[in-house]
Amino acid sequence: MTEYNEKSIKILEGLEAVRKRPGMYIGSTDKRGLHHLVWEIVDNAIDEAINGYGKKITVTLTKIGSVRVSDEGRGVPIGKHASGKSTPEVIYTVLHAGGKFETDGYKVSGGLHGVGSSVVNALSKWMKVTICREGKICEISFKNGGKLDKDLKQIGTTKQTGTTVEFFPDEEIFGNARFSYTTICERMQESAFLINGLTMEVIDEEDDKHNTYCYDNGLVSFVEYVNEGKDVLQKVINFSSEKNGIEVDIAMQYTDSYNENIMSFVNNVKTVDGGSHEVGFKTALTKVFNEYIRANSLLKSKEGLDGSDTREGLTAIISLKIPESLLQFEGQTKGKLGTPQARTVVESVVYEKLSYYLEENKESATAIMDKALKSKLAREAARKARAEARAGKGKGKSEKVLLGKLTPAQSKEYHKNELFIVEGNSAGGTAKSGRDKRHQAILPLRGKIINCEKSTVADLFKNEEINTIVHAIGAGVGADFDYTESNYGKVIIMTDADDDGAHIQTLLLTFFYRWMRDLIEHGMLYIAVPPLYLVKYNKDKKYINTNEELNEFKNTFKGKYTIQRYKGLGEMNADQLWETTMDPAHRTLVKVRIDDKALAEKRVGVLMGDDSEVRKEWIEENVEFTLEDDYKGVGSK
Ligand code: 2B7
Repeated sequence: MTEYNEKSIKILEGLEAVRKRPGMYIGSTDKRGLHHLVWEIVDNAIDEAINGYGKKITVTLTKIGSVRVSDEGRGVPIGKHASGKSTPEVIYTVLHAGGKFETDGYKVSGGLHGVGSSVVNALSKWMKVTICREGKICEISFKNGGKLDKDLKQIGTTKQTGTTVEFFPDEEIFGNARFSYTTICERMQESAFLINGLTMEVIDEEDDKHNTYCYDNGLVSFVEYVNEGKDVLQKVINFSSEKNGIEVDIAMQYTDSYNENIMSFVNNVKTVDGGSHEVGFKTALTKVFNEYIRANSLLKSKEGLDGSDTREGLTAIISLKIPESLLQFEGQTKGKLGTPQARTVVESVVYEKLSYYLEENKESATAIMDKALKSKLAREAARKARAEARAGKGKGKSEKVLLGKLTPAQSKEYHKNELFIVEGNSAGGTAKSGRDKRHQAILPLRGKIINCEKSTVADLFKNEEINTIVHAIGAGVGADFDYTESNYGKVIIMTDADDDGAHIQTLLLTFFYRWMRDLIEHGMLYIAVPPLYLVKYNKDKKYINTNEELNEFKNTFKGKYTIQRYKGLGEMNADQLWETTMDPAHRTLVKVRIDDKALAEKRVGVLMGDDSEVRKEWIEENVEFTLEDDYKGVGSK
C-alpha cells in the first residue's frame, strides 16, 4: 500500500469552479445531483471500510434538512499539511485534494475517488466535520460554499475513531429539493449487498424511521431480494473465482418471468452500460446451454439456442474486482467496462462453473433448459407474427381495425410527432379536439390492458389494446423492437390523476418496460401531468398541479378565490386540456427513466404481481417516486 502522508495532497483548483459549473462535477443540480452529494461522502466512508477500517456506516436525514454521514474508520488525519493549513481543511476546501486511497492496487468505490468531499463542501450552505482520532474529538466547519467557518479544534476526548460529515446543500444551487429516504435506503442497501459484512444504517429523524442493511453472502441476498415474490426455478447459483488478478463473483437465478435482468459492478461501482465482463458472461451462457442441449439430445433442429433464450427469466449479478492497472472504461458516461481481460476471465469462470453446476444439479438443469427451449419457440412465433403484421402493413383488414381508434398526426416528421395514449373514450374525444393536429396523435384506450408481468407473447398478441399500441408505434415488439423505427418521437401516457389512472399507468409502464424497453432507455416515454385544481380569483385563473402548490396559494393569496378540483381529464374542455396538459409550451411531462435496473425490476414485480393489496399500497405510496420526475423535459414543437 502507498505510504499516505500529509504531503501527498496536491493543490490544484479553487472551489469557485465547482459552484460555477456544478453539473461538471455532480452531473446535474436536480434531485439526482442532490443525492450525488450523499453518494460522494458515503463513498469515502466505504473506501475506508473496504480498506479494513470500520464496519458500519450511518446516514442520517436530520429534521432541519441536512445529511449526516458517520463511519468508524481511522478518522481523517488531523495533522498539519505542507501548506500550513490543517489536513482536514485541505481535504474539504481544495479541489482534487486526495491522497492515494487504494487497497491492493485497486480503487474500491465509485464517485470522484476521494476528491468528492470538497465538491460537496463547495455546494453546501454549511458543512461540519467531526473527527475521532488519536484519543481526540476534533471539529472543523465551513459555510457558504466551502469557506472556512471555524478552524480545526479539539472539542473533547474519546477512545473511538471515525469521521462524521454533516452538510446542508446550498439552496441557491439545488432549490428546496429534499432528500429522499427511499432513494438513500436503496443505494445503501445496494452497497451492503456488494460488500459482505458492511453494515449500512439509514435514519430519518423527521419521520422517525430507520433501516439497517448487512449481508454475509451479499450477491446471493441481492438476487433473492430482486426475485422476491416471483416463482423461481432453482436456488440461487453462486460462484466466485480469481484469474490473472481479476476476482469474479456471480450470483444467478431463473424465474418464471420473461425478463432478463443482468447487473454488473466493477470495484463496487455499477457498470450501467455493461461491457466486456457482461459479454463474457453471455458468451459462456450460450455456449454452456447449447453444449448441454446437444449432449442430452434436447433439441432436434440444427439451429441452436439464441443467447436471448438462455437469459429469459434470468436475474444475475456480476461483481468484479479489477486492479487499477487493468481498468478501462468506455462510453460517454464511463459506465461501460472496456478491459478485454475481463471478458476472457468471466467467460472461462462461468463456462467452467456453470457446466459443473448443471451436471451436479440435474433437476434444476432440466427446469432451466426447458425454459430456454420454450423461449426459442416463443421467439420464433413472435417473429412470424411480426413478419405477417409487416407484410400487411397499411393494407390488411386487421390493420385497419387495429388502427381504427387512432387519430393520427398529419406531419411525416416522425421524430416530432407525439402519441398520446389516453384513458377512456370521452377524454380521448376531448384530446382529439384540443390537440395540435400536425404533431399530436390520439389513441384512446377502451378495454383493459393486459398485465404483462404474467403473460407470454401469445397472450400479448391476443390483447387488442396492446396490439393497437404496437401497431400505432410501428417499431415491432420484444426482441424485434427497434426504437429508430418508431412513428413517434414521444409516447405520452395521459390518465386521470386518481387511483384508476395510476393503475393504468403501471399496466402501461409494465408493458413498455417488458416489451419496448428501448423506448424508455432512449427517453421517448412520458407521462402527462394534468392539473389537480383550477383556482379563479378576480378575473384571473391559475392551474395547480400539486397539493403543496395549492397550500402555498392558500397561504399567500389575499382576497377571494374559488377552487375547482379536477377529478378527471373528462372534466376539462378541449381548450383547457390543451392549455394545461398537451401544449408543449405549458404542460408538465414526466420522463420515464430506468435509474436502476434491479429496482425497476423489483417495482414492476411488486406492482404487477398477484397481490392486489400490496399493489394498491405501492401505487399510493410510490407511483410518484417510481416515475422519478424530470420536469419540463419537453422539446419544442
Ligand atoms: C481522499 C481523502 C478524502 N481520509 C483519510 C483517512 C481516513 C479517512 C479519510 C474517511 C465520510 C463520512 C463520514 C488515511 C481521504 C481522507 O485520509 S476520509 N476516512 N471517511 C470519510 O470521509 N467518511 C486515513 C490514512 C490513515 N489514517 C486515516
